Amino acid sequence: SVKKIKTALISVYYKEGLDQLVKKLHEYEVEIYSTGGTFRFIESLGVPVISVEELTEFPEILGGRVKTLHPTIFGGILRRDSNPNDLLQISEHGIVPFDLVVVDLYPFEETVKKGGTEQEIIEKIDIGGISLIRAAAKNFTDVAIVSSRFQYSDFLNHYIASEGTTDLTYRKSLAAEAFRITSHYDTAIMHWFNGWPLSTAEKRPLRYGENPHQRGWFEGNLDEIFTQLGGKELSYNNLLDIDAALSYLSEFDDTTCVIVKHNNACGLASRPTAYEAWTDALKADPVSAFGGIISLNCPIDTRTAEAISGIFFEVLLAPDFDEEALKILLAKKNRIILKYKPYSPGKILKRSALNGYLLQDRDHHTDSIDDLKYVTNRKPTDKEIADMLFASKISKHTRSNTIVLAKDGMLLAAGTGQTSRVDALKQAIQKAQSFGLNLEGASMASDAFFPFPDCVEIAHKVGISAVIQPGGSIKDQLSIDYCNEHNMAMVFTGYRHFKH
Ligand code: 93A
Repeated sequence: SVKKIKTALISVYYKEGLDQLVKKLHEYEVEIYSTGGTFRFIESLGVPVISVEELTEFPEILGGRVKTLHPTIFGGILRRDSNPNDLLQISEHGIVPFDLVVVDLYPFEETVKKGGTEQEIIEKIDIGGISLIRAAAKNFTDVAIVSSRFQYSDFLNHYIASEGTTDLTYRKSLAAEAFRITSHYDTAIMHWFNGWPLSTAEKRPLRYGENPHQRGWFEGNLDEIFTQLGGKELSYNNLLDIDAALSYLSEFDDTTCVIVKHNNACGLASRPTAYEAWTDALKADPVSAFGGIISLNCPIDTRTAEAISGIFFEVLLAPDFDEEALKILLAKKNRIILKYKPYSPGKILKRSALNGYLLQDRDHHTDSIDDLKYVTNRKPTDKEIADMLFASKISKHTRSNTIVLAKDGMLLAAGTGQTSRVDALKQAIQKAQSFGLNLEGASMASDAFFPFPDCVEIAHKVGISAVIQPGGSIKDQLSIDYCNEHNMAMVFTGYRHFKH
């Protein structure tokens, strides 16, 4: 059943993002009720608001420990609109029925992680807020529950699209999310009391899977990896691309920017500054960068933020943001901004296959100068060696079959996920040329050996001068001979880097 929202009870710890929600509710003439700090925040926006104390005729007591724990509040949430007795009772007691409850809980986990004292941590065990969420979720038939500040944008999308109403299906999905949040919250408290680590892998429902008609979940703990500073809810595909972006960056110590599209890097550059890294990463393929996932391994300054803001992107990940840079980036509401922490990715990779799973070690080998076997008459120059190792790091994280072309610490182009290596190379060359990039003196990395000399032949014709590959084909000598005849340098690493 579709219900118009006429009243809302709002009690949130962090006030960020609340202004948008409150203004929209006000536009739809919703009567707003609120607790102390939230009340003052809403009042400061110039939006009419009534305090819960006025409603309950009872003050907030015990230093805030009891704010909303009152029958007037819980009667207003738990009444059933279809039950005549409930309606009679609430009118007898002058109880206002709430159609929407918005809560953002005390930051318990954050306080533990920040190393708060026992007393600080205990004070961050939310009692009233949790009860508001559980009560509203139980009564999803009549009440919509927004149970964290990260749901504002999703809620607003629904709310605006349905012109100030909510339907039962949506309210039930909000309730499901609410109980996920409360159970996660209580599990964290239980862990703390037992002296266990807080990181409990949680199964988090995603809006959908790879496509809208597929359901999707994430199992793990994203809080360990990043904090979301703004933007819409992360999707299944966003998480895959974030994984790819962080994997690429894990290879580089220098200031580096990677742009990921469909799990592959479409741009990557290592440069002295964030701005240059971004600018040169974009050069490899400004078309694919549209709607991509951008990640840097250094703080984002204002200049870089302004430049990045010039294009449409899905997600931006960085270890830190200057204050002004963050303001610029948060100006567009849909774009997801993540501040990430150092984390160690799982050592075992798992994926489904047939009626079970395949498990394997992560590819932990990064090709280094010590791995190189010089197989051609001409030894590569130092610059070529640097470019080859750079290209090989990229190829390791790119879908097979892949060929990566790089020069001067910059990805020029990659052929990705092709059924033949020759196709991968042709794709890379065609891409680089279409964006006006010069392949003269570029280096080429291949994730696996060349079964025939065709790739080095094609590479030579466009000016590629150095080749890094694992070696190991029975026809290696044909590729080596071709390189020798054309003054190309080639090295073998002995390590294949398939990625399927
Ligand atoms: O200490 S509480 O558990 N007691 C309560 O009765 C109560 N009601 C809401 N904390 C309570 N809340 C929490 O207060 C909410 O979950 C929210 O995090 C916070 C909002 O407080 P204020 O509006 O005063 O900033």
